[in-house]
Amino acid sequence: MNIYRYEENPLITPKDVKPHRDDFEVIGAFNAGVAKYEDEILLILRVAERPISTDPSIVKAPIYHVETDELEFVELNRNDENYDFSDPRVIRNVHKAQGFEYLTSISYLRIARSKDGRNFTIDEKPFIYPSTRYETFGIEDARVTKIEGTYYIYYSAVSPVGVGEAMVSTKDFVNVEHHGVIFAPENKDVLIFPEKVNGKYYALHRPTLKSIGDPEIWIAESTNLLHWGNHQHVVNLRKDKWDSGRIGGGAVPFRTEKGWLELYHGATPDHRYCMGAVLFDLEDPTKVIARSDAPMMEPEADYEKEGFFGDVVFSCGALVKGDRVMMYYGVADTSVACAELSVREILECLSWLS
Ligand code: MAN
Repeated sequence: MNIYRYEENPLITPKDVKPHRDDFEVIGAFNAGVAKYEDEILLILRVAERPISTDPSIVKAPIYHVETDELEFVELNRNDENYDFSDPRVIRNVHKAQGFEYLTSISYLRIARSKDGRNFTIDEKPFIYPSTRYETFGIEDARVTKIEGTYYIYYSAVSPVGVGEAMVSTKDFVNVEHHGVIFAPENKDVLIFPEKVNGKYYALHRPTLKSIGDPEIWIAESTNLLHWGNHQHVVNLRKDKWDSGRIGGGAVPFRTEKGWLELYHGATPDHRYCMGAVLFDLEDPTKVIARSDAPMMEPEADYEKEGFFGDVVFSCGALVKGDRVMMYYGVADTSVACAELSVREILECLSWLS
């Protein structure tokens, strides 16, 4: 498959983004949702920031405080044996069997704008900032689906009670309506289809299971985009393959003549994230009809292999123009890049399920 990575990659890096306060540093500008608004391409960036620490033995975990509408910091000592700091993204409590206690940064959403899809100007101020008790550890990995003039923006809402999916909507990227949590924890990687099929909205989602089962892709339906039901399990992990550890939806699914094409991410148990494709039936999106055996795209460029959390390509949105897919993707949990692929070539490399 021909993958054309833009010469300008990475298009946006943390140093292009001004921290939203003077005592913070930006460590990531990545995993962006994509929208076309008027004559511009908007990236809804996940910006991750952390308090600048002057003492290398102290880690400051930022937490949004709902009552005061301010950030507070929990200070932890790297030598504290109760905590495990080995994963740069999270701080684990060694006495807990699973999960994390704190994040090392707080994420919010900020808009980057472009006329040509390659050169972006980043807004001065955050666009969506944590504001509820379900967002106290931050908001991450936005996706955008435009339906009849309204942009639905949904993202991971992270707090001590779990990671769920919250949604807002806007018509102009200025006035925003909040709709609350649409998928309860633990759930991530929600992707709402851009049109109704047989009178219903569909959304892919990815529950993360704790007792039995794996992090795999499900589909749900709705009549109002807020209440989702009739959940069905649709895409599974594949043992010993590139998508054996975890999978989740990536870009918003788009219509092709052969089916709804979804560019999804798959990772190995040791967290190497690649992109692949899965095709859903046009008339019945609960039916998977084809899937890529090999990854469509793997971390190969230096900016994909090295960074805050290396070996990650992770798309949250793409633009499609005829046969061309402009896939925006986060690299190494650090920056944003773009690659162009051909719809025809993606479809040709899929294995059809009988
Ligand atoms: C995982 C990663 C991180 C993210 C946390 C919380 O550890 O996806 O990037 O911050 O989950 O969502």
